[in-house]
Amino acid sequence: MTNKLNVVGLGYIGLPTSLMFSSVGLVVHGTDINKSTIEKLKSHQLPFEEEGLFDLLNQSLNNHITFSSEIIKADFYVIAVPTPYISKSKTVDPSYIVSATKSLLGKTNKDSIIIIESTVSPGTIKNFIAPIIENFNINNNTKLTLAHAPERIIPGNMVHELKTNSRTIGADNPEVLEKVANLYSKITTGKIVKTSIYNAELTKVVENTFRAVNIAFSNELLKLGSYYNFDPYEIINICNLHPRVKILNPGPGVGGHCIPIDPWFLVGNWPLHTQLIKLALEINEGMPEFLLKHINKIKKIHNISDNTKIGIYGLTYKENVDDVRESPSLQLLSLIERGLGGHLKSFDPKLSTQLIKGQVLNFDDFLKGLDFVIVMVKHSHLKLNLDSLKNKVILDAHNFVPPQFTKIRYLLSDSLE
Ligand code: SAJ
Repeated sequence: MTNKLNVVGLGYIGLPTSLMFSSVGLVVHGTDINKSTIEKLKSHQLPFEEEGLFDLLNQSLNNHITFSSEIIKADFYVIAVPTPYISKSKTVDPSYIVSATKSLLGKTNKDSIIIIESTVSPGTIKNFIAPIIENFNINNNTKLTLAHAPERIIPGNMVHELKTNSRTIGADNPEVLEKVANLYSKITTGKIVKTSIYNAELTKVVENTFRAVNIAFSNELLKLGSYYNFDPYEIINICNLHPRVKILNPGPGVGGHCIPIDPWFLVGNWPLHTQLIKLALEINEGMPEFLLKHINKIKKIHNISDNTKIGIYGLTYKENVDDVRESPSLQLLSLIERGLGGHLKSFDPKLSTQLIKGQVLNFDDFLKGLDFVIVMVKHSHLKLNLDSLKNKVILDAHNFVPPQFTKIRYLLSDSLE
């Protein structure tokens, strides 16, 4: 008999996951409290852009995937709702997964399996979710069980990674572990690794922490380059030719919903023994401020005192996505606005609606009247429009724009003394 699966939360992770399960022939229902998301999906529209997702949506609709704001009776539930962190305590805010779990109760089969895909800090499922399920089982004579299958897909390459990434499956009941491992083996050709819930929680956070620390290392090299007059980009390129060295790219800061946040879960859980991780996060968080110092120096060098002559290219948290969560550009703009009390002109080719003051939606309107452009995101769009930067002073936060396409190009590694 075909298993029925209900995915709860149709955001950046839940939507591709539900479509992937449907595309391999499972009976899938997607649930989201956002009614406009549901309406869009039913009429073959995506709530966000992602390579390959549109084809997958059409294929799934042909395979009779259904969407609504309701929970249905299913064998498996996949919870993919946000898990923000409480900025004061740096600990996970479990309220969304708790309420998603509660929303299932009374609507499941007697022995449904609830799989949490959302990233959580180690111990969250035991402390916040398991007691809800255990209580319900006792009072309702049910046998609901829990598993954790932390999502691992990278925005920009989600569909491919869903099909090929290795998956970590955590469950504390051997039978459940087998069933969930078997379920995920239907969508990925990658290795399925079976472990406990706690270990699955830990691995996910450790993976993103590794990336955050590596980026912080490259950001520190960038700063060293600017203080001590060497080219960090060349140094990193050469070092990366070593077979066991892979330094990531320095940049204007670290955004998105994962890399700047998840490592805090480890610091929040174990503050006394996470000095390296904390420092790495602080280095990354300090990059917009480091960038601002460069902006001010360049303004002085070129005698640019009128802020209407300055523009920010790129508002999303990274290239070729339409997601602005924790975006370094927004952090930079808020620093600038605090200092100036005004709004800089900005543009992002991936955004079709105005999200902030000063943002324009047309590239030519953006360029009009600007002397100084700060390139915050290396969108492919800019690669195709390099000629338009010819008469501008550029601060390139990624070493992305070739200098011959600019009036003069500055990098974050320039000392500017
Ligand atoms: N960044 C750098 N330098 C780099 C790479 C990235 O500064 O060399 C910056 C980006 O510009 C961006 C931020 O880091 O602002 C995060 O981007 P990302 O591409 O590193 O990661 P995400 O947040 O899009 O996705 C990550 C992935 N995690 C890992 O690669 C370990 C993805 O696989 C996870 O599923 C995702 O987090 C998540 O949801 O946890």
